[in-house]
Amino acid sequence: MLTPILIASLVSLINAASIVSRSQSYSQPAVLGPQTTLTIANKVIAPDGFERSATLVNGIFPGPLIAAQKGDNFSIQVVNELTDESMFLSTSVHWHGIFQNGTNYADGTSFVTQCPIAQNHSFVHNFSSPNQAGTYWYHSHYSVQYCDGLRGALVIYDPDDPLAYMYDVDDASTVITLSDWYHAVAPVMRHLVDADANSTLINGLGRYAGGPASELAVINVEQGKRYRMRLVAMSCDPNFNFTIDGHIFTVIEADGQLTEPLVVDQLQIFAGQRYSVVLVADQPVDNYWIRSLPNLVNPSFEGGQNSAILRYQGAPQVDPTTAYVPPQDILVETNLHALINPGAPGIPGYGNADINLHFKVTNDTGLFYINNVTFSPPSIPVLLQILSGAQDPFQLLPNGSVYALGHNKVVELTMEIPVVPNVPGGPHPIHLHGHAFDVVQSAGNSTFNYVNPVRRDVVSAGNPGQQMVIRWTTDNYGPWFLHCHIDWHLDAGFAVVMAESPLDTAAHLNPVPKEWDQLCPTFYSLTPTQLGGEGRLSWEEAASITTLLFPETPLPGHK
Ligand SMILES: [Cu+2]
Repeated sequence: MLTPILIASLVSLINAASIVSRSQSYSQPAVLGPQTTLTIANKVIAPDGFERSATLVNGIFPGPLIAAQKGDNFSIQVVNELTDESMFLSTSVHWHGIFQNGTNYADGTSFVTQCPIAQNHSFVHNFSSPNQAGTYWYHSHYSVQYCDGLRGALVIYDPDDPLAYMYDVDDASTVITLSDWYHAVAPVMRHLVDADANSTLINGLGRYAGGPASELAVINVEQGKRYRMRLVAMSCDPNFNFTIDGHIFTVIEADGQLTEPLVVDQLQIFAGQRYSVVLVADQPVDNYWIRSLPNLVNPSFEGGQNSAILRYQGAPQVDPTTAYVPPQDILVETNLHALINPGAPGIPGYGNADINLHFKVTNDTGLFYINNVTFSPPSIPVLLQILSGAQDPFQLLPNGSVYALGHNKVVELTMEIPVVPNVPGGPHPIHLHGHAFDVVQSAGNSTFNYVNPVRRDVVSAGNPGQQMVIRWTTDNYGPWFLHCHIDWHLDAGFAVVMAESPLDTAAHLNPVPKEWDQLCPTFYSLTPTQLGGEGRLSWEEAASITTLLFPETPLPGHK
């Protein structure tokens, strides 16, 4: 019989072994170009010292950085080699923040713009985005799969960046990813209400309460240099309050849109959001804590949780001893202003847009509703419905979740989180595919700004009693998902589809690749075992647990 001490030392040996192998694999950030292959496969990793099977891109968490130059064409093949039936075995990958103008079919959104890519199949995403530069990311858009690991950063560098004079260094070493991490697989987690993540990972490393002193991420800087740090919140749920001990920083980008420079010492970043901040390494040579505090129950920095290390060249390789100082200049969203062509589209004034939408969010027995409709994925992707001739919003499924919008209209959307009935789980970060929008009213703020609001693609709708108001122009043909970026909430129906000009979509898209047409027949030929995600349950058993992963009606072969 093993003594507790022996077990403890065995555990620490195992942990030490996994930490050594991780430090090797994480010493150089993996970087891919815009024409590349992402292989999606399962692998056991221990990013916080706890071993679990995960769903990874090219075998690492987070997935490799995709780095492009402004104007590059993307050709990204996603190869599905998933095998672990405890998690989902199909996949689709969304390029968060990329407009996909003319290529809606490459947006990667399961049941909205495509069917998922089945096990042992692949799909090539060809797209370009000549006018975009900034910080983006990619993640699974199939059920809650990205919580199991399929997430990575995507940066489009601008050789003519108008704010380039503000920084010296901007490369893979200055991308900082923030994510929540779970010790149970997502297909289990999605059935638990309001379960907290086990740890926060910064650049794929972290520690959990009661866990080993696992390796932490180190951001290396040289005294006197200025760094463009690109923060990416690739979170399934929590938002993070981000600080660096002893340092202030200047926000210059929100979600791929440059902002007027704004100096802060803390920013709250919601799931799906990105910020570029300029950090000046102007402090004494030392180690400083980077802190990313999640809005979970009793978050703490104890033992290096929710933390990473800012290390000046010449400082010893030890954990920092710096103390947390409460911030004085916290980022307020309404103080952020778009730098390029500021101003919301359309006639200023609340309700003066061409199309004025008011969405009221409610929750009943765990499901979220927008104007009394909860989103349940349709069996035929919305784009396929449109290309097949369905154009009337009353024809488009899921019934009541698809909003048909005319072309070149200014839309003003109000999202209201009422006090009664209570809507749990806020604040809710709302993301719109295919666009950036102007935030004319931020949640929790009573003023409107049509002159120079922040422009971005994820915004908080706030907590009960609050609302946010956004504007955009419908200049992008196709169905675009609008949803809460807390993945558990999306899974529970917090979504609608904005279908821009369904009548004219077919005429305005680039030719849809033949391989795209094959995705649905292949997906619907899968057996429940080949779907994975619910162990070996039958379709009916799986569907009785939740209808949300599965389309409304199983096609033949699933009975
Ligand atoms: Cu939400």
